[in-house]
Amino acid sequence: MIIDTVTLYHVRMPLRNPFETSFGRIDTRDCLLIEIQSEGLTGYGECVADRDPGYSYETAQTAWHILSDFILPGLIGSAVADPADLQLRMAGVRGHQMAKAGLEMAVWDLLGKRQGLSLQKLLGGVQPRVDVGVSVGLQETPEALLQVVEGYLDQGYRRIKIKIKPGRDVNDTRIVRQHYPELRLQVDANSAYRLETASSLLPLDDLNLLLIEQPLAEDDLWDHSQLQRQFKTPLCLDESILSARHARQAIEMGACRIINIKTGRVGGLREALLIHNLCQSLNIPVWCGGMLETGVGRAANLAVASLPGFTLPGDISATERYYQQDITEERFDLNEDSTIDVPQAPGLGVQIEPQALKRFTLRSEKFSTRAA
Ligand code: OSB
Ligand code: MG
Repeated sequence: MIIDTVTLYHVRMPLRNPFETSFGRIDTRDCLLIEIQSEGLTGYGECVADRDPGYSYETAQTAWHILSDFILPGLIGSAVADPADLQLRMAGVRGHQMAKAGLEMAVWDLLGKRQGLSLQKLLGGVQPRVDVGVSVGLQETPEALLQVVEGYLDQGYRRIKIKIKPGRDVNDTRIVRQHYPELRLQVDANSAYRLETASSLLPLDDLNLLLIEQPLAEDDLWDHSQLQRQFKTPLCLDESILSARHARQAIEMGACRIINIKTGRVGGLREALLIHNLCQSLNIPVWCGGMLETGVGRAANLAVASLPGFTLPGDISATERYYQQDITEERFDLNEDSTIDVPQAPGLGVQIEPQALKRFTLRSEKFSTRAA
Protein backbone atom coordinates (compact mmCIF):
# COMPACT_ATOMS: atom_id res chain seq x y z
CA MET A 1 0.00 0.00 0.00
CA ILE A 2 1.26 3.47 -0.90
CA ILE A 3 1.22 5.85 2.07
CA ASP A 4 -0.19 8.99 0.46
CA THR A 5 -0.60 11.21 3.54
CA VAL A 6 -0.45 10.88 7.30
CA THR A 7 -2.31 13.24 9.64
CA LEU A 8 -1.47 13.44 13.34
CA TYR A 9 -4.06 14.67 15.86
CA HIS A 10 -3.10 15.42 19.44
CA VAL A 11 -6.32 14.63 21.29
CA ARG A 12 -7.31 15.47 24.87
CA MET A 13 -10.55 14.02 26.22
CA PRO A 14 -12.24 14.67 29.57
CA LEU A 15 -12.60 11.54 31.71
CA ARG A 16 -15.96 11.00 33.39
CA ASN A 17 -14.12 10.44 36.67
CA PRO A 18 -10.55 11.28 37.67
CA PHE A 19 -8.19 8.30 37.45
CA GLU A 20 -5.49 7.98 40.12
CA THR A 21 -2.57 5.56 40.21
CA SER A 22 0.66 5.38 42.21
CA PHE A 23 2.23 7.70 39.61
CA GLY A 24 -0.43 10.41 39.51
CA ARG A 25 -3.97 11.57 39.03
CA ILE A 26 -5.56 12.73 35.77
CA ASP A 27 -8.96 14.10 34.83
CA THR A 28 -8.27 14.35 31.11
CA ARG A 29 -6.49 11.84 28.94
CA ASP A 30 -4.19 12.61 25.99
CA CYS A 31 -3.32 10.46 22.99
CA LEU A 32 -2.43 10.81 19.32
CA LEU A 33 -4.84 9.73 16.62
CA ILE A 34 -2.97 8.74 13.47
CA GLU A 35 -4.78 8.86 10.13
CA ILE A 36 -3.27 7.34 6.99
CA GLN A 37 -4.63 7.96 3.50
CA SER A 38 -3.66 5.17 1.15
CA GLU A 39 -4.99 4.55 -2.36
CA GLY A 40 -8.45 5.86 -1.58
CA LEU A 41 -8.77 4.21 1.85
CA THR A 42 -8.34 5.75 5.31
CA GLY A 43 -6.84 3.89 8.26
CA TYR A 44 -6.69 4.97 11.91
CA GLY A 45 -4.42 4.11 14.81
CA GLU A 46 -4.19 5.29 18.40
CA CYS A 47 -0.88 6.11 20.08
CA VAL A 48 -1.49 5.70 23.82
CA ALA A 49 1.33 7.93 25.09
CA ASP A 50 -0.26 10.26 27.65
CA ARG A 51 0.44 13.87 28.58
CA ASP A 52 2.96 13.00 31.33
CA PRO A 53 5.84 10.48 31.45
CA GLY A 54 4.44 8.77 34.57
CA TYR A 55 3.65 5.34 33.19
CA SER A 56 6.46 5.30 30.63
CA TYR A 57 9.00 7.82 29.34
CA GLU A 58 6.87 8.39 26.24
CA THR A 59 4.44 11.29 26.08
CA ALA A 60 2.08 12.51 23.39
CA GLN A 61 4.70 15.14 22.53
CA THR A 62 7.65 12.72 22.29
CA ALA A 63 5.52 10.50 20.04
CA TRP A 64 4.68 13.49 17.85
CA HIS A 65 8.40 14.36 17.64
CA ILE A 66 9.52 10.80 16.81
CA LEU A 67 6.83 10.30 14.18
CA SER A 68 7.02 13.70 12.50
CA ASP A 69 10.82 14.16 12.58
CA PHE A 70 12.13 10.61 12.14
CA ILE A 71 9.56 8.08 10.95
CA LEU A 72 7.11 9.85 8.63
CA PRO A 73 9.63 11.63 6.36
CA GLY A 74 10.93 8.32 5.01
CA LEU A 75 7.49 6.81 4.72
CA ILE A 76 5.24 9.31 2.96
CA GLY A 77 4.87 8.54 -0.73
CA SER A 78 6.40 5.08 -0.40
CA ALA A 79 4.92 1.58 -0.37
CA VAL A 80 4.47 -0.43 2.83
CA ALA A 81 3.81 -4.12 2.23
CA ASP A 82 2.45 -5.04 5.66
CA PRO A 83 3.00 -4.43 9.41
CA ALA A 84 6.21 -6.51 9.41
CA ASP A 85 7.63 -4.33 6.62
CA LEU A 86 6.66 -1.18 8.54
CA GLN A 87 8.42 -2.47 11.69
CA LEU A 88 11.56 -3.19 9.70
CA ARG A 89 11.55 0.37 8.40
CA MET A 90 11.09 1.81 11.89
CA ALA A 91 13.78 -0.42 13.44
CA GLY A 92 16.41 2.32 13.27
CA VAL A 93 14.52 4.24 15.95
CA ARG A 94 15.34 2.92 19.41
CA GLY A 95 12.45 2.47 21.81
CA HIS A 96 9.37 4.70 21.43
CA GLN A 97 7.11 1.67 21.21
CA MET A 98 3.91 3.68 21.65
CA ALA A 99 4.73 5.96 18.71
CA LYS A 100 5.47 2.94 16.51
CA ALA A 101 2.41 1.02 17.72
CA GLY A 102 0.04 3.88 16.85
CA LEU A 103 1.29 4.01 13.28
CA GLU A 104 1.32 0.23 12.93
CA MET A 105 -2.32 0.07 14.11
CA ALA A 106 -3.35 2.38 11.24
CA VAL A 107 -1.56 0.05 8.79
CA TRP A 108 -3.47 -2.95 10.21
CA ASP A 109 -6.73 -0.99 9.84
CA LEU A 110 -5.89 -0.31 6.19
CA LEU A 111 -4.90 -3.91 5.58
CA GLY A 112 -8.22 -5.12 6.94
CA LYS A 113 -10.18 -2.59 4.89
CA ARG A 114 -8.33 -3.59 1.71
CA GLN A 115 -8.97 -7.29 2.28
CA GLY A 116 -12.48 -6.93 3.73
CA LEU A 117 -11.35 -8.66 6.93
CA SER A 118 -11.76 -7.60 10.55
CA LEU A 119 -8.66 -7.09 12.69
CA GLN A 120 -9.85 -10.08 14.68
CA LYS A 121 -9.70 -12.25 11.55
CA LEU A 122 -6.31 -10.85 10.52
CA LEU A 123 -4.84 -11.67 13.95
CA GLY A 124 -6.48 -15.07 14.30
CA GLY A 125 -8.82 -14.14 17.14
CA VAL A 126 -11.59 -16.59 17.92
CA GLN A 127 -14.08 -15.38 20.56
CA PRO A 128 -17.06 -13.29 19.36
CA ARG A 129 -17.02 -11.53 22.75
CA VAL A 130 -14.34 -11.28 25.43
CA ASP A 131 -14.32 -11.33 29.24
CA VAL A 132 -13.59 -7.94 30.72
CA GLY A 133 -13.12 -6.30 34.09
CA VAL A 134 -12.63 -2.80 35.39
CA SER A 135 -9.49 -1.08 36.70
CA VAL A 136 -10.42 1.02 39.73
CA GLY A 137 -8.15 3.95 40.55
CA LEU A 138 -7.02 4.97 44.05
CA GLN A 139 -9.87 6.56 46.03
CA GLU A 140 -9.85 9.07 48.91
CA THR A 141 -10.73 6.47 51.55
CA PRO A 142 -11.30 2.71 51.77
CA GLU A 143 -15.02 3.44 52.22
CA ALA A 144 -15.08 5.39 48.96
CA LEU A 145 -13.24 2.52 47.27
CA LEU A 146 -15.88 0.05 48.45
CA GLN A 147 -18.63 2.26 47.05
CA VAL A 148 -16.94 2.55 43.67
CA VAL A 149 -16.38 -1.21 43.52
CA GLU A 150 -20.03 -1.85 44.43
CA GLY A 151 -21.09 0.51 41.63
CA TYR A 152 -19.13 -1.47 39.04
CA LEU A 153 -20.40 -4.80 40.35
CA ASP A 154 -23.94 -3.43 40.01
CA GLN A 155 -23.17 -2.60 36.38
CA GLY A 156 -22.23 -6.24 35.82
CA TYR A 157 -18.43 -6.33 35.97
CA ARG A 158 -17.26 -9.66 37.37
CA ARG A 159 -13.54 -8.89 37.74
CA ILE A 160 -12.09 -5.94 39.63
CA LYS A 161 -8.55 -4.59 39.69
CA ILE A 162 -7.63 -2.00 42.29
CA LYS A 163 -4.66 0.32 42.18
CA ILE A 164 -2.35 0.24 45.19
CA LYS A 165 0.60 2.28 46.48
CA PRO A 166 2.65 2.30 49.71
CA GLY A 167 0.29 3.04 52.60
CA ARG A 168 -2.77 2.18 50.48
CA ASP A 169 -2.25 -1.49 49.79
CA VAL A 170 -3.01 -4.32 52.20
CA ASN A 171 -5.75 -2.51 54.09
CA ASP A 172 -7.64 -1.41 50.95
CA THR A 173 -7.35 -4.85 49.40
CA ARG A 174 -8.41 -6.65 52.56
CA ILE A 175 -11.54 -4.52 52.92
CA VAL A 176 -12.64 -5.28 49.37
CA ARG A 177 -11.90 -8.97 49.88
CA GLN A 178 -13.86 -9.09 53.16
CA HIS A 179 -16.93 -7.62 51.45
CA TYR A 180 -16.64 -9.83 48.37
CA PRO A 181 -15.12 -13.19 49.34
CA GLU A 182 -15.74 -14.74 45.89
CA LEU A 183 -14.84 -11.77 43.68
CA ARG A 184 -12.18 -12.17 40.99
CA LEU A 185 -9.82 -9.52 42.41
CA GLN A 186 -6.34 -8.33 41.48
CA VAL A 187 -4.07 -5.37 42.34
CA ASP A 188 -1.72 -3.09 40.36
CA ALA A 189 1.15 -1.16 41.99
CA ASN A 190 2.54 0.50 38.82
CA SER A 191 6.16 0.17 40.02
CA ALA A 192 5.63 1.87 43.39
CA TYR A 193 7.82 -0.52 45.45
CA ARG A 194 11.43 -1.64 45.73
CA LEU A 195 12.54 -5.14 46.64
CA GLU A 196 13.43 -3.84 50.12
CA THR A 197 9.97 -2.27 50.72
CA ALA A 198 7.86 -4.92 48.99
CA SER A 199 7.76 -7.16 52.06
CA SER A 200 4.91 -4.91 53.23
CA LEU A 201 2.88 -6.60 50.46
CA LEU A 202 3.31 -10.14 51.84
CA PRO A 203 -0.12 -10.19 53.57
CA LEU A 204 -1.68 -9.87 50.09
CA ASP A 205 -0.66 -13.48 49.58
CA ASP A 206 -3.51 -14.64 51.84
CA LEU A 207 -6.24 -12.67 50.05
CA ASN A 208 -6.81 -15.07 47.15
CA LEU A 209 -5.87 -12.58 44.43
CA LEU A 210 -5.73 -13.50 40.73
CA LEU A 211 -2.39 -11.70 40.48
CA ILE A 212 -0.22 -8.83 41.73
CA GLU A 213 0.72 -6.49 38.86
CA GLN A 214 4.06 -4.70 38.46
CA PRO A 215 5.15 -4.15 42.07
CA LEU A 216 8.76 -3.11 41.24
CA ALA A 217 10.57 -0.84 38.80
CA GLU A 218 9.86 -1.04 35.09
CA ASP A 219 13.50 -1.79 34.22
CA ASP A 220 13.94 -4.47 36.86
CA LEU A 221 13.22 -8.06 35.81
CA TRP A 222 15.76 -9.50 38.23
CA ASP A 223 14.29 -8.17 41.47
CA HIS A 224 10.84 -9.30 40.32
CA SER A 225 12.29 -12.82 40.07
CA GLN A 226 13.52 -12.51 43.66
CA LEU A 227 10.14 -11.22 44.82
CA GLN A 228 8.11 -13.87 43.01
CA ARG A 229 9.88 -16.54 45.11
CA GLN A 230 8.35 -14.97 48.23
CA PHE A 231 4.77 -15.17 46.91
CA LYS A 232 2.34 -17.99 46.12
CA THR A 233 0.22 -15.44 44.23
CA PRO A 234 1.39 -14.97 40.62
CA LEU A 235 3.19 -11.74 39.87
CA CYS A 236 2.13 -10.20 36.55
CA LEU A 237 4.36 -7.81 34.61
CA ASP A 238 3.04 -4.79 32.73
CA GLU A 239 5.61 -1.94 32.45
CA SER A 240 8.61 -4.34 32.34
CA ILE A 241 7.56 -6.20 29.18
CA LEU A 242 8.47 -4.18 26.08
CA SER A 243 8.91 -7.03 23.60
CA ALA A 244 8.68 -10.79 23.12
CA ARG A 245 12.31 -10.96 24.20
CA HIS A 246 11.53 -9.35 27.54
CA ALA A 247 8.63 -11.77 27.92
CA ARG A 248 10.86 -14.79 27.29
CA GLN A 249 13.55 -13.58 29.68
CA ALA A 250 11.03 -12.71 32.39
CA ILE A 251 9.48 -16.18 32.15
CA GLU A 252 12.89 -17.90 32.08
CA MET A 253 14.05 -16.17 35.24
CA GLY A 254 10.72 -16.59 37.03
CA ALA A 255 10.10 -12.83 37.26
CA CYS A 256 6.36 -13.38 36.68
CA ARG A 257 3.82 -16.13 36.04
CA ILE A 258 1.34 -14.00 34.07
CA ILE A 259 1.82 -11.28 31.45
CA ASN A 260 -0.26 -8.18 30.75
CA ILE A 261 -0.16 -7.48 27.00
CA LYS A 262 -0.61 -3.88 25.84
CA THR A 263 -0.15 -3.17 22.16
CA GLY A 264 1.22 0.32 22.78
CA ARG A 265 3.81 -0.71 25.35
CA VAL A 266 5.23 -3.51 23.17
CA GLY A 267 5.43 -1.49 19.94
CA GLY A 268 2.44 -2.83 18.07
CA LEU A 269 -0.10 -5.53 17.36
CA ARG A 270 2.48 -7.70 15.66
CA GLU A 271 4.70 -7.85 18.75
CA ALA A 272 1.60 -8.39 20.91
CA LEU A 273 0.77 -11.42 18.77
CA LEU A 274 4.33 -12.76 19.14
CA ILE A 275 4.13 -12.44 22.95
CA HIS A 276 0.76 -14.18 22.91
CA ASN A 277 2.17 -17.05 20.81
CA LEU A 278 5.22 -17.42 23.05
CA CYS A 279 3.15 -17.45 26.24
CA GLN A 280 0.67 -19.90 24.76
CA SER A 281 3.50 -22.32 23.95
CA LEU A 282 4.84 -22.00 27.53
CA ASN A 283 1.44 -22.18 29.25
CA ILE A 284 1.75 -18.66 30.65
CA PRO A 285 -1.66 -16.94 30.92
CA VAL A 286 -1.96 -13.52 29.31
CA TRP A 287 -4.59 -10.79 29.45
CA CYS A 288 -5.16 -7.51 27.67
CA GLY A 289 -4.21 -4.36 29.59
CA GLY A 290 -5.72 -0.95 28.90
CA MET A 291 -4.54 2.64 28.62
CA LEU A 292 -7.95 4.37 28.89
CA GLU A 293 -8.23 4.12 25.10
CA THR A 294 -10.67 5.91 22.81
CA GLY A 295 -12.95 3.76 20.67
CA VAL A 296 -10.06 3.30 18.21
CA GLY A 297 -7.66 1.64 20.64
CA ARG A 298 -10.52 -0.13 22.40
CA ALA A 299 -11.53 -1.82 19.13
CA ALA A 300 -7.94 -3.05 18.71
CA ASN A 301 -7.82 -4.29 22.33
CA LEU A 302 -11.01 -6.29 21.83
CA ALA A 303 -9.59 -7.98 18.74
CA VAL A 304 -6.34 -8.80 20.57
CA ALA A 305 -8.17 -10.12 23.63
CA SER A 306 -10.11 -12.56 21.42
CA LEU A 307 -6.94 -14.58 20.73
CA PRO A 308 -7.13 -18.03 22.35
CA GLY A 309 -4.30 -17.49 24.88
CA PHE A 310 -6.08 -14.55 26.56
CA THR A 311 -7.53 -16.59 29.40
CA LEU A 312 -7.94 -13.83 32.02
CA PRO A 313 -10.39 -10.88 31.77
CA GLY A 314 -8.99 -7.72 30.14
CA ASP A 315 -8.85 -4.12 31.39
CA ILE A 316 -11.28 -3.25 28.60
CA SER A 317 -14.33 -1.60 30.09
CA ALA A 318 -17.40 -0.13 28.42
CA THR A 319 -17.10 3.31 26.80
CA GLU A 320 -19.27 4.89 29.50
CA ARG A 321 -16.77 3.88 32.20
CA TYR A 322 -14.36 6.39 30.65
CA TYR A 323 -15.99 8.99 28.41
CA GLN A 324 -19.24 10.89 28.00
CA GLN A 325 -18.40 11.39 24.35
CA ASP A 326 -15.96 9.31 22.30
CA ILE A 327 -14.29 10.07 18.96
CA THR A 328 -15.78 6.96 17.34
CA GLU A 329 -19.39 6.57 16.25
CA GLU A 330 -19.38 3.17 17.92
CA ARG A 331 -19.71 2.88 21.68
CA PHE A 332 -18.87 -0.34 23.49
CA ASP A 333 -21.36 -1.72 26.00
CA LEU A 334 -21.02 -4.35 28.68
CA ASN A 335 -23.04 -7.54 28.13
CA GLU A 336 -24.78 -9.19 31.07
CA ASP A 337 -22.05 -11.84 31.34
CA SER A 338 -19.26 -9.24 31.87
CA THR A 339 -18.15 -9.43 28.24
CA ILE A 340 -17.87 -6.94 25.37
CA ASP A 341 -18.48 -7.84 21.70
CA VAL A 342 -15.50 -7.87 19.34
CA PRO A 343 -15.98 -5.58 16.29
CA GLN A 344 -16.62 -7.55 13.09
CA ALA A 345 -16.47 -4.89 10.33
CA PRO A 346 -13.30 -4.67 8.19
CA GLY A 347 -10.16 -3.34 9.88
CA LEU A 348 -10.70 -1.97 13.38
CA GLY A 349 -14.40 -1.87 12.62
CA VAL A 350 -14.95 1.68 13.88
CA GLN A 351 -15.69 5.02 12.27
CA ILE A 352 -14.44 8.41 13.41
CA GLU A 353 -17.04 10.98 14.42
CA PRO A 354 -15.59 14.16 12.82
CA GLN A 355 -17.31 16.65 15.13
CA ALA A 356 -16.09 14.87 18.24
CA LEU A 357 -12.55 14.60 16.86
CA LYS A 358 -12.56 18.31 16.09
CA ARG A 359 -13.84 19.15 19.55
CA PHE A 360 -11.06 17.24 21.33
CA THR A 361 -8.12 18.04 19.01
CA LEU A 362 -5.44 20.35 20.47
CA ARG A 363 -3.37 20.40 17.30
CA SER A 364 -3.20 18.51 14.03
CA GLU A 365 -0.81 18.38 11.09
CA LYS A 366 -0.97 16.70 7.72
CA PHE A 367 2.22 15.20 6.29
CA SER A 368 2.38 14.63 2.53
CA THR A 369 4.81 14.82 -0.38
CA ARG A 370 4.72 18.19 -2.10
CA ALA A 371 2.79 16.70 -5.01
CA ALA A 372 -0.02 15.29 -2.82
O1 OSB B 1 -1.14 0.08 34.67
O2 OSB B 1 -2.72 -0.90 33.72
C1 OSB B 1 -2.16 0.15 34.00
C2 OSB B 1 -4.22 3.14 32.77
C3 OSB B 1 -3.20 3.99 32.36
C4 OSB B 1 -1.90 3.60 32.52
C5 OSB B 1 -1.59 2.36 33.08
C6 OSB B 1 -2.60 1.50 33.49
C7 OSB B 1 -3.93 1.91 33.35
C8 OSB B 1 -5.06 1.13 33.81
C9 OSB B 1 -6.41 1.40 33.18
O3 OSB B 1 -5.01 0.32 34.72
C10 OSB B 1 -6.90 0.28 32.33
C11 OSB B 1 -8.08 0.73 31.48
O4 OSB B 1 -9.21 0.61 31.94
O5 OSB B 1 -7.86 1.18 30.32
MG1 MG C 1 -0.69 -1.98 34.95
